[in-house]
Amino acid sequence: MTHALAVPFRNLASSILTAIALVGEPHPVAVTATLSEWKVELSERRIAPGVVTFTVTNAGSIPHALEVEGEGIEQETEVIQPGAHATLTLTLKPGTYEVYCPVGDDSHKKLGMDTRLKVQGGAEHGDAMSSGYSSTAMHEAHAMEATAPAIKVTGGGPVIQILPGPFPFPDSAAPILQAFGDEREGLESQVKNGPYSNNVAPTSGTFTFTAWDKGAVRDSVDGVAEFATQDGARWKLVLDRVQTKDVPHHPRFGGVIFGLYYHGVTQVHTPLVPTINSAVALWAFGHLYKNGALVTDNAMVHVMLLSHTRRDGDFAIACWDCSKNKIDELQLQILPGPGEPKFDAPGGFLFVNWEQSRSRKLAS
Ligand SMILES: [Cu+2]
Repeated sequence: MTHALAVPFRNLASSILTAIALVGEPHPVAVTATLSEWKVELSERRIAPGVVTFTVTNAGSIPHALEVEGEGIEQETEVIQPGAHATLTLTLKPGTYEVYCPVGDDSHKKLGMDTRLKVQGGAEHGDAMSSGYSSTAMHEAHAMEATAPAIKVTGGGPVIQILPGPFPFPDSAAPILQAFGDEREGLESQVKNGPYSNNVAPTSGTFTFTAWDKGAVRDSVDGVAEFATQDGARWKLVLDRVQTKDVPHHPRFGGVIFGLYYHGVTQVHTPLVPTINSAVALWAFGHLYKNGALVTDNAMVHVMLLSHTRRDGDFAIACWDCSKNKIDELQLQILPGPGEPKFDAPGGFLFVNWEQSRSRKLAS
């Protein structure tokens, strides 16, 4: 009788011992990663060393992927379509790892899809961290690592005003536009008559600015453009402050971004601009004057110093993929502020290029 009772009791005792042993030993860690425009959110910010499985969900509206880099490791998932999942299992030793989206020659990373994971003994679990606007300290740390947080750009060469007209590569842009959801309709109207056209007029003017890239906050701009338009009007723009409000396909992360590969095929910003690399891209508000009179204090300004898109002579757009060209084209686009009337200019906007411009990185 006593024997029959003792056997199950012994089994129970040994399974309790097994359970205790498991708690004390390293065990596979599970980390959930959520990708979206433009952040990487991890379920854990610190984990124990050993085997870790990342379960990655693309909760965004364009394709993304996840890469883990550090301590000699550089591993990534395949590209994950919107709504799809992937897993990545790695053995991580103690250290700090960068976890980011590698899509688009690091453009997604520069737009904020970048966070860190600490691997160490005595991990704290359930300590979620987002790479979005909430982790500005990390992005500021990144900016500090960069060789130079400021750039000074001076417009030069032929100055042209770009007038409304058809986009020269509608067939290349069409499949990219499909992915733009709600924004698609507004953009499609620009295919036939938009700001990125071959319809240009020679003009004259000057534009010099300085831009500071300090992360998700504290970016800054300073500069003045003065130019004439085709109708003889004299315009002056004084840059005031950065714009930081993102919309899914039009991130403005911090307002100033250095070294961004975007437009065209990238699904980052409108494809009604060729695929380009930019030394600096910025979104800002400015004070706009026409013939000395204030037009608005809220002009919406987009500036980029980009890889050359237009050929000499007639200044037609010469390439759909212009990303490998020399970065010397300075583009200034000015739109009315939210709710304000269109400008008294063709198409209601101002768009001026300085075709042979130069830039200099500043130490501070
Ligand atoms: Cu991405």
